Amino acid sequence: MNNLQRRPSFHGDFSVWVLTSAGGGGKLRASTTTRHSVLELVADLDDAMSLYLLENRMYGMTSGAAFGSTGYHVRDEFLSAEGCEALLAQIASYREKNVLPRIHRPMKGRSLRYSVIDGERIQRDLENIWTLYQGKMNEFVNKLTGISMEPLANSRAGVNVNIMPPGRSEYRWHYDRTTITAILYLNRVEGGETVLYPNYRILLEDPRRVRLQSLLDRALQLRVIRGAFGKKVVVEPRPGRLVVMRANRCWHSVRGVRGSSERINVILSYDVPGAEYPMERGLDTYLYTQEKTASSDPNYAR
Ligand SMILES: O=C(O)CCC(=O)C(=O)O
Ligand SMILES: [Fe+2]
Repeated sequence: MNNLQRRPSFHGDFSVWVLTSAGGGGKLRASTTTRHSVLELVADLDDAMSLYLLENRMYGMTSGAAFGSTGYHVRDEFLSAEGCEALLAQIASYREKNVLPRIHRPMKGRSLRYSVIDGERIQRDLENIWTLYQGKMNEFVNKLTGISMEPLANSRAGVNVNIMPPGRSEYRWHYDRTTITAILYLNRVEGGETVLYPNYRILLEDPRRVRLQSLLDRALQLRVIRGAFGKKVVVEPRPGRLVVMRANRCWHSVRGVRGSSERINVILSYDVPGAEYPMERGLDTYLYTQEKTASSDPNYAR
């Protein structure tokens, strides 16, 4: 028997109705209907930004300069618990009707092993996430960086839902193709920490110089070098927590997920207008399909 439950409202006028299955261990079954958009559950951005600006002014920095020099920013409660639950329910409902690719790209060290809802699917069927990508998150990123960023023209890569079941899933070490990536965690899990080395790259201006770029990256990634020059940051997933990073300069990965719950988060990428990525096609096949790729590491292909 299903029963309709009213969830408590966080912001006065918001209400979300969740259909729960009484016999199903309380697992969310059907999608939520919102009288007001999930986006209204995004914590008040102006308050968050004024505080951030105030803190930085004390050190004589603008928001953009402060973010640029740390290379990342963590913000708790970017999305309220109710907002997270609503998005999780919409994702669960999408998964009841659609099969997701299971990606396994073995690597030395940490491999890439996850499931994903790519941005084309999100644009078609997950309206709240798409709107967040195009709107509030873009605004937040622009204020934080002090730069006018845009969602990617390549919507498939622009916004993703990453799903990592406990057990063997993990996300390999890499740099993203884009200037900025925002990671929004939706649930609490055991393990599954994002590990990053902020601003840890000598990034060549010409993105076609992949051989030299790969050489420089591998040199910095040597254990002795990163021990001496890198700073390791570990971020635990928490519902509503947001990490924004300079993604093509932060070397990052995700540790294995333990326990019994899946790790689910939303990855939203932005860049300056007209940004191009020579490795784009091979990398999209690698990240979003189960097909073989021409290169074993398309991050360094042209
Ligand atoms: O899930 C995370 O914490 C990071 C995932 C990631 O790096 C990516 O999707 O590019
Ligand atoms: Fe990434």
